[in-house]
Amino acid sequence: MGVEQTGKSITLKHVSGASAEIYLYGATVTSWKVNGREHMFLSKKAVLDGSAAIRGGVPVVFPIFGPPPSSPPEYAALTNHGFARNQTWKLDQILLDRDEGVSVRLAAPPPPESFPYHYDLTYVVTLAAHQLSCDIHVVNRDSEAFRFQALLHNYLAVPDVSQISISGINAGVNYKDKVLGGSEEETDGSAITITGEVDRVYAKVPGQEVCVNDGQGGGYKVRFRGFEDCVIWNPAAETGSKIADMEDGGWNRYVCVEPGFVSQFKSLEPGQKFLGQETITLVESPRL
Ligand code: TA6
Repeated sequence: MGVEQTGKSITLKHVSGASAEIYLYGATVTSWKVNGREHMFLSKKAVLDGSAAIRGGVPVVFPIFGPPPSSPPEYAALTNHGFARNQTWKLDQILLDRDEGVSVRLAAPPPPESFPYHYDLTYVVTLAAHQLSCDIHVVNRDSEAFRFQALLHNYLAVPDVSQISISGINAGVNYKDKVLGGSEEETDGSAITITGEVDRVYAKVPGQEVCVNDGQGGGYKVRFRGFEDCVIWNPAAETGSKIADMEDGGWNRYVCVEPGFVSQFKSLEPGQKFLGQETITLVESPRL
């Protein structure tokens, strides 16, 4: 049990034997192990020296999701998915170190000078026997409204992505299909399978719970609060092989299920707080 810190990362160890590793760079959870098995996909080509966002685990997307909007200029100058995943965070406090869970809070540094807003951005990661919870807290410290998007870009490890099915997004949910050039679509309620590239932004998902069945009797339940939307992404071979830091065939070994506030911008009034939470529960395969 406990919390261990090196110069680069924090490791949470739970009494059950479960563990999680968080890189200070991007506050990226890079590993989540239960019974010795890894449940976060981390590309073997991921850059871990702080010179690029980490390819895998749980990158924190903030203050924009995807490419920047065309205005205002301070947002238009941002890079894909914003800067939080490229900042070096610090361990702020150990919140819990007990049988119920091990929990730490990380704090982000101030934004780059070109982004003239004042806010507090903190991130709480909690590990229990079969659960990993990640909570983003944003407080507006300015005298005017602050607009942002936020998302947890979970790369969930699966044995074979072609065997999985994703449920929980019911009929009638609107989504933007980025593979179809951003066309607006509506779900018919059937389970999502990955038979090619999938890149969809599901808006305002009722129930806020998405389940991944790994096709072998195991998988994940991803519950979220505060976050309203959920992105499902897998690049498949053609797009995946063009991603420089993606290991060969890596796209077969994960699916991204990403709760976020991304179909619109969240606006916080001065002093107002936002809390976006997710809990990933592991469903262990009986075949193991
Ligand atoms: O969340 C899905 C997505 O926005 C995809 O469009 C894809 O580009 C992916 O994120 C990875 O983005 P990255 O900037 O990490 O290469």
